[in-house]
Amino acid sequence: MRIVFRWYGEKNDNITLEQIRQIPGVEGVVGALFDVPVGEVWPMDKILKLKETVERAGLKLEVIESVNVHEDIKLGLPTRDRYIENYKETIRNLAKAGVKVVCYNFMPVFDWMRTDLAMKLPDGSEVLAYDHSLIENITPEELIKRVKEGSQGFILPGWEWDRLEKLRETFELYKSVDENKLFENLVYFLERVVPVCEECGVKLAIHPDDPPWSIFGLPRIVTNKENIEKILKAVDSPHNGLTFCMGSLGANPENDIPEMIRYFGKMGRIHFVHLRNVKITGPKRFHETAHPSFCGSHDMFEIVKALQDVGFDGYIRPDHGRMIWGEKGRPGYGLYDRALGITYILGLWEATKKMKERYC
Ligand SMILES: [Mn+2]
Repeated sequence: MRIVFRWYGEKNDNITLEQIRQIPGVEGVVGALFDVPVGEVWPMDKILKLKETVERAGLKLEVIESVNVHEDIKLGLPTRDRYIENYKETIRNLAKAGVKVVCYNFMPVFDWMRTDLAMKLPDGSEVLAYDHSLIENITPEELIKRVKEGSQGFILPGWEWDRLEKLRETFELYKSVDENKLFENLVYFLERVVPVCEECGVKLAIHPDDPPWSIFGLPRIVTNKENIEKILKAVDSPHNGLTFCMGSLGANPENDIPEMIRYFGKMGRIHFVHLRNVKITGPKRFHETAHPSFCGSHDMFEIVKALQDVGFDGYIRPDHGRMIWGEKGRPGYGLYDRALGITYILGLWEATKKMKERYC
């Protein structure tokens, strides 16, 4: 297990690399170029500049999150081939800079979705929350407005406002894309990109849909064991792997998280793990919490134990944290609670490792 920490870049994050470096166990950051439009090639000079900045602080840049997939690829439009060529070029450039894992998602229109970016918990901390019944009664435009107002002025990952302005148009195009079609479009993309990943030693790692169900009638296909397996088998290469975001998958109580980790871990297809706890408070209703088991609905010990048992040696990062101690920053991506999450993960890792060594 190698611990990494998501970072948005100088002047784009309230957290510095020097602060990240002081969190015990952290080897590197999960970075991205945020000023390259979706679908364009990530230029080598910008990638190298980011790498240099990160390495100067004593950290590594081996995981990228995310290289976003252009909507035309998800929609299967004729223009997709140009964007797929660009994607391949970006992968080659990242490989040249020493990147090992590229996380991406295949969610139509929206990236992750929440209905409240600053829900107050009884202890005064603030968390991201989701309530499906609220989504059923508002338009996508109203939801975007709400997210924008709660974003503290930060551009949220996957929520580039100019892209979302063309919302009506995009929704219209998705009328002819059901789950089967979206799956076919994903396979079309993977069949072309995975061979390049094999060539240059990059592991592609799809992020599950967050939350793992359809929103606003849009298809979603990375939601459970069955359809993840279908994706991994469709292009059966270790370079076609998974970002196991347990918080995303764990919002649906029907997903057995430790079992899924054992299953996909044994297949050698988990390249990157996101760990966070969620508290499920009703059907399609949840809020995020601090990482420890007693704070949410998941047994984090069993989850880390499953990773330990399959000999997980990939990258892992704490996922969204609470906003605590008066910190102002990008919702979900504050310093303090994610740092607490890391020390908790380290504790569980050490305990499960010693148990395995002593008793197995
Ligand atoms: Mn995640």
